[in-house]
Amino acid sequence: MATLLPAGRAAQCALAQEDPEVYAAILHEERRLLDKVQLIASENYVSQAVLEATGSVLTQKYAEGLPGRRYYQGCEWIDRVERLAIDRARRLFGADHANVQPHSGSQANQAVYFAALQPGDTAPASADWYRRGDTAPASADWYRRGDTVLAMDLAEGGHLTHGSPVNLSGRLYRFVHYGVDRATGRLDYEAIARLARAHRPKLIVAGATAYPRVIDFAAFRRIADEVEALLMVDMAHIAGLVAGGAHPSPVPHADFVSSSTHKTLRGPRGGMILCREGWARALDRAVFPGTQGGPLEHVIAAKAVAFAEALRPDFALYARAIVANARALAEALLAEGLNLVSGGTDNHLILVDLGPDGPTGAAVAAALDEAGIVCNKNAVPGDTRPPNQTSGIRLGTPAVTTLGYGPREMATLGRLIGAVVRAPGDAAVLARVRADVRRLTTAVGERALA
Ligand code: DSN
Repeated sequence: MATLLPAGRAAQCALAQEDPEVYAAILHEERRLLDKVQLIASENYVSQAVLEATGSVLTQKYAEGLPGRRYYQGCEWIDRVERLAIDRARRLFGADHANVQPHSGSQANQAVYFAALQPGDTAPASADWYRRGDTAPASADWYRRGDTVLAMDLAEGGHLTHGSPVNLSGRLYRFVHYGVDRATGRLDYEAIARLARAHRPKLIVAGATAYPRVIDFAAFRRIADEVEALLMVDMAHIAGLVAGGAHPSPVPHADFVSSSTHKTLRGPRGGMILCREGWARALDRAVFPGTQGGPLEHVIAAKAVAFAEALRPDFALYARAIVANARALAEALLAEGLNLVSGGTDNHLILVDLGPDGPTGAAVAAALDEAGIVCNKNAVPGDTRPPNQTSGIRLGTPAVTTLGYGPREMATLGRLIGAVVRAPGDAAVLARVRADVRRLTTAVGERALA
């Protein structure tokens, strides 16, 4: 695993000398990352090269604009770096155009909306009719609805920026939401097509943060074409699988593809957008000056490094190993008697449904953390519990696959997770699991060093 600081050499480390409190917190975080098993589906361990680019002098430079067209002098090396990132992103995903400046996946989504949609007036979030998605009452005659967008509901596996009423996206545009089929836990493309016919959206959003199955982007394209809508795919979760050929690519089907760069793609925390040539200018303007100021060029340098890593042949092996590990973990969890949304997984993540009468996702995630297994509580489709409790947990394999875990370790983890889910309040069980996790992390650490 990459480390920022020369552990044990604090005397030579400027940060340790100048700010021992921050230094100590970072050292503790490094230890936590190695001591516990990281199963958060949206996290990963970056390479030393990505970490060094992120921590470079490029953090100091203002560079509003695009390569060759900046508002500041002194950008010749910044231009070189950003061009490398753009070219590599285009090559990696076979895209016409790439903008690598979004600070995050959320910023990337807002920029696509800003490029493609007409916003409405923002109603106060307290307005009941607004939160219900109703038409404005006659008394609100000042109110003009924004363009209609069809996207996956956050509670069904979508994302906050896919039109949640508490997010800017849901305040500016009129979102209509689809979910998954209750019986199968999978997307029902015919039901999505019916919603599209009824609401005639200007934009359809495909993509999810908690959907364990392959998404059929060609089906989304057919629906979009039928109702003459644009198609945006938010591939943040699966970008690394797409890059490595372990999930079908959305690029041939979508007008816009937004993404973060840090999840399965294993780059720095950040975002990017790919689009068709015809949208290039509008999209670039929607990022800057539309929704952002100066780009974070140190992060863009790290994106360039990560894209180069993903272009290497061994990244395809990594992507396939992520999926193989997720499948092995799903099998082990099923053998423990756990209920998985959709019955398993095709990608990097698993959604465990603890049931309306079972322990909450919050309780199980906290117990697992105590036992040395880190994941997040997550709503399951149709969840009746509030988002800070939930009836599910989400598990993912990108980070452990980076460390070299394989199906054997997944079988062990499945057994340990099963034990904690059955008794999240039992201190003796948690202590036993913690001891087993220590054995596992030590064995993997020793293998990595051998
Ligand atoms: N917060 C991210 C996730 O965990 O899926 C999505 O942005």
